[in-house]
Order: sequence, then C-alpha cells, then structure tokens
Amino acid sequence: MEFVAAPARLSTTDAQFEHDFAQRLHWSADTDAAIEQRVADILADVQKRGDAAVLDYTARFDGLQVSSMAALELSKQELKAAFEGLPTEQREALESAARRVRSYHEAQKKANGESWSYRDEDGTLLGQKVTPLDRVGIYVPGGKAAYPSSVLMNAIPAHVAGVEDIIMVVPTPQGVKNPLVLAAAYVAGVHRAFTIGGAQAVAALAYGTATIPKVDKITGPGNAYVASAKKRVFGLVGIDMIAGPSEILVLADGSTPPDWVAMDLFSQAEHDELAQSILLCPDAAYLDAVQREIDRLLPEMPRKAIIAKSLSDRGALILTRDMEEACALSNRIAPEHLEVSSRDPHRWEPLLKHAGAIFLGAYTSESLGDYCAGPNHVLPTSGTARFSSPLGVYDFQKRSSLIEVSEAGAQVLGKTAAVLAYGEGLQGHARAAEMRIKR
Ligand code: HSO
Ligand code: ZN
Repeated sequence: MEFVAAPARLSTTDAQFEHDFAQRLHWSADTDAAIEQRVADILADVQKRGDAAVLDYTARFDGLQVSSMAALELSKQELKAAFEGLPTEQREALESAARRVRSYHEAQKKANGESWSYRDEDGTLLGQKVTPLDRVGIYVPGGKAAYPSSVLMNAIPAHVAGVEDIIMVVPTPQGVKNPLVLAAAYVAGVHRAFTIGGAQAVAALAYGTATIPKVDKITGPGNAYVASAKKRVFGLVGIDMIAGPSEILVLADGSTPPDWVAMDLFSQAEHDELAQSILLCPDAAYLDAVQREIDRLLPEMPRKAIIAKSLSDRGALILTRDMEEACALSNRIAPEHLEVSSRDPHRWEPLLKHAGAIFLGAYTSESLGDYCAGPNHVLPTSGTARFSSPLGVYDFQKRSSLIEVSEAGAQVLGKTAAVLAYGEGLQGHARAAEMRIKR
C-alpha cells in the first residue's frame, strides 16, 4: 500500500488563512461520556473493594490472572536483572541519559528549588521552606506507547527533589514485561513497582489499597481512561498534567538541510496519528524542498502509515511574510516542542515566549531532547505552554511559608493587623494581635 503525507499548505497572506489555521489547530481534550462513566465506576469499585477490585480489573483488561497482589509486584531484584540482561549498548545509553537528566534537574533544584529567608530590621524572619512530597506514583503506559525514556523523565526529577517513595505502575498485558522499562526503573531509582494499569491503577494509587500505598501525587502519561481517572482523583492527590498528542513546530529560515527538517516533522508524527507537526518558513521554495524530502523519505519509515495520517490530517507547511511573523505565529500556537532551525537562532529566541521546550539551531533535533539532552520531555501540549511548564523538580516539591515575628515586629504589625481585622469584623483576630502590643 502506498502512503501519502500531504500536510496542508497555508500562507499567512491568504484571505482564508485565519480560518484554515484555526481548523488545523483545533484539538479537544474532552473524553467521551461512556469512558467517563466507566472510569467513575472503576474508581468507586477500587475505593470500596481495594485489592480485590484491582485483581479483577487486571484480569479483565490486561488478561493477567494472578491469585494475589503480591504476584503483581516487581521486586528490586527483577528490575536489576532486567537491567543486567540488556545488551551493553542499551545499558550504557540508559545510564548516560539518566546521568544527563539528573545533572539538569540538579541544576534546576539549585536555581529555584531551595528554601530561602530574610530578616526585617526589627528581627522578624520571613521565608519559604521547600520540602519534597513524601510519596509519588508514576504511571507508565504499557503496550505500544511504553517509553523507557518517560520512566527516566518522571522518576529522576522526583528523586532529585528528595521524594523517598517512588511507586511505579505499568500495565503488562498478558503478563508481557518490557525489559527496557524495568531497567529504566532500576536506573532511575524507582522504589516499588507494580504491573497494574488503567483507571484501576490510578485509583489504587489515589485511595491506597492493602497492597498499593496511597500516594500524594500521580504523574505520567496514559490513555483516555488514565487521563479521565487522573482528572477525577485530582484534589485528593496532585497530578502533573493531562497531556495531549505530541507536537512539533519547526521555525526555519531555510538554512537547514530540508531532509533534516522533514525527519524532525516525522519524529513527532510517528508517535500518534493525532500528533501535530508544523513548519513555518518565509521561503516558499524551502517549503517545496521539505515536501519533496517528505515524499522521498516516507517510504523508508516503518511507521509510515501513522506518519502519513498525522501529517495529512493535522500537519501544515506555512509560508510566512518573514521570520518575525513566524515567531509571532509560533507564540500563538504555543507548541510543546519548538525548533528554531536557523543560522541565527539567538536572534529569534528573544521573540519566542510560549513553548514547552525550545531547541536552538540546526544540530538540535527535538529527538535529542526526548532522550538524553537533559531537560524533561514531559511538556505542556495543546497550547497549554501559554500557562504551564515542563515537568520538573518543582512538581515533586511544595513550599511552606515561614514567619517568625520578633517582639519589636509585633508592636508594628499588631497595629496594622488589628485595624484590618476590625474592618473585617473579626474581633478575635484583632485582639490576638493587640495582646502582643506592650502598653
Ligand atoms: N516526544 C515525546 C516523548 C518521547 N519521544 C518518548 C520518544 N520517546 C513527548 O514529548
Ligand atoms: Zn518523541
């Protein structure tokens, strides 16, 4: 069968542009009502019956029948054995990626994840105390989207934050385990791991069962059931984000070999038919050249069916008036991944405000960031980079305010507080402040 990848050709000078552009970008994270209802039922059942419900759903949905929950736990030795059983090349790649991801997140913690305080002149101390979460759950998808790299990207920042109990869940349909996923859990320092998945795993982590410890926050990607379950347990526990399909936006000035850019567009398109790959460039001949490379390279790709559908349904090659307009358009899209494939990336970077991760220069393929550059690959999608950030050490920490008012400080603050408290009609507040004022 022959596949054709035909991304939309748009031009910002076209009268139809706004309409066509809006149509290409449209994406809704709403799950359908039937899924919502089934997830609600599963959550209620796990909350009520605990382990017994988890065992039932694991048998029903994953075809994995075991007699007790103990059989669903992966021991530390099993994770270690998975790592040791890998070919040397894979072992070294996992370790080297983990090292770089760890260094990056350690720098992140130093820069904005430490406690701080200062004293007023009257001796009053004010500050912020940063502490790690006690226990987090990391959801790792099984099946076709089982990514060992995502195990590293979730568990390492948790580790660096100082989380003492990292619980991983990963479905293993028919009991088939992915050795690279287990090995990544070992390298990243996951503390306990269970072969459960779906809404039942999210429920077990959120409510706790006799076997699965109740966690404080659940992170990690998943299918529509997992996303819906995470939304529902939010509030009882924290969650990271609800991620949509992968996206890449390439901003090109025409200086990068067009086959490099074509392959970068493929790299996210191959994740999912719903993934989105967009190229912005002020040079029409360059857009033609990239399309020619797409046509030439597609037949070589094992995932050509997914790539062709993703590019044809959601992809776009957009001609802009100039690079400035391309930057402005990129800010409107607020992509998950933004490649600035330009001879002069630092000229454009100051104009770019909204993106999950920005990859500067022709040598920085987005895929390097997916695995081993160091920054996190769990990023805001579907335009949410307008208001949110990559997964990071800060997602596994929280902050407490610290206040220590000195005797001298209480004299001044007491008056201010009392005036405002009387204004709010709250005597108790006012008098608690006034009692500390010396007459
Ligand atoms: N690009 C994906 C992450 C990933 N890619 C994992 C390959 N493996 C979302 O940022
Ligand atoms: Zn990727």
